[in-house]
Amino acid sequence: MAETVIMVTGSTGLVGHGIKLALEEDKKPNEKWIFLSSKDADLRDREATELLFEKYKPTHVVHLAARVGGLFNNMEHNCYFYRVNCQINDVVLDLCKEYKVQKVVSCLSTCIFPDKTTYPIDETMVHNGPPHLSNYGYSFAKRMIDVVNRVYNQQHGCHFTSIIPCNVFGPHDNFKLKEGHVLPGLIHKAYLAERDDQPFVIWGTGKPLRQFIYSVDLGRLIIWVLREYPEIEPIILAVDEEDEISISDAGELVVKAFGYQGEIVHDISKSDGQFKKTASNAKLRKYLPDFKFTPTKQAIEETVDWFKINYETARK
Ligand code: NAP
Ligand code: GFB
Repeated sequence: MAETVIMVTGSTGLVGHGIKLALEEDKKPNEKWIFLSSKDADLRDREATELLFEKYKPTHVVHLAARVGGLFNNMEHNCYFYRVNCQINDVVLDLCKEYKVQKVVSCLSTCIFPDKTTYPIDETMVHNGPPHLSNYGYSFAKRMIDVVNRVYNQQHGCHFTSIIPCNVFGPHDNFKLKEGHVLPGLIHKAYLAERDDQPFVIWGTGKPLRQFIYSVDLGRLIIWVLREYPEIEPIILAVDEEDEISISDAGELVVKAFGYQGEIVHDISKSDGQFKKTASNAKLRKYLPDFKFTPTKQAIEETVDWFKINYETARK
């Protein structure tokens, strides 16, 4: 059987590690996986990136590489997030066409959907109105991936598709307090609160609602999308709607995982961002009705354990 060469861009981050972990239980003999980081090439540099396509001649690409950040990072750097992600995506996707890559899976995000919308959100709604102002730049850069997928398919017959994950968390996340997402931020703050006997601070009111998917679960689903999902249309990869929790619930689960007994405060001077972005995984459930997500409580406990063990080397 011909060898499948799968190149994963941006593989040294949170989602890339989720794929690596998922692969440990699901390797296929005819698949060769190439995991890239920015050390292999800055994917905004077409010449340097083309050398990687020349070297590896991938038959499939999982395109994760992106400038990614939480609410506060996006609010401060909307232009940067727009430009860098557009540059990366244009280089990678056009080279996938040039090198006749058989299938490409890229990443959107549930935060890019219209801010004014009906719920639950589904895959048909990506372009139905402006995204939340907090991450305007990132959202439009990501929406353009869906446009690029369609025009490359229409004009060149490329099989480019995309996934739309909800909020992801897990080991190897970005735990930097100003840059990262909420769960790694809360885990880092709980660690410091316990170590330095200081209050545990949740930013905002804690009322916003989020769906959180564990990185290894997302890794399992990305491998399935790469191997089996036949459509060009994006597919939402989110936990069930009833597993949506509030930011305060998430804080409680983090505190319990640490066994922290100290004071919990809300800093309401900080923005809440989007109140909710509840996404339906009905399309995924049609394909994989029996997929089991790791319970959020267990996933947070495992991530807290990982963070404690790897505190010295974690991105923080
Ligand atoms: P991450 O941990 O920040 O990893 C991002 C990866 O992209 C890193 O490996 C980074 O390499 C690489 N990268 C960034 N800029 C690059 C450049 N110019 N050239 C080459 N590589 C570059 O992010 P993540 O959370 O794993 O996100 C992976 C994908 O999932 C992204 O497309 C993101 O939009 C999507 N997603 C994430 C979430 C979430 O909640 N985290 C939710 C929905 C969708 P270095 O580390 O070497 O810089
Ligand atoms: O994950 P997050 O930063 O981004 O979550 P979004 C922001 C929500 O968590 C706000 C509250 O309601 C914050 O007030 N929060 C509480 C915290 N404590 C913290 C903390 O320590 N750190 C952070 N970051 N928030 C992002 C998009 O939206 O979703 C990105 O901006 C990305 O583009 C990501 O797509 C998946 O979930 O609001």
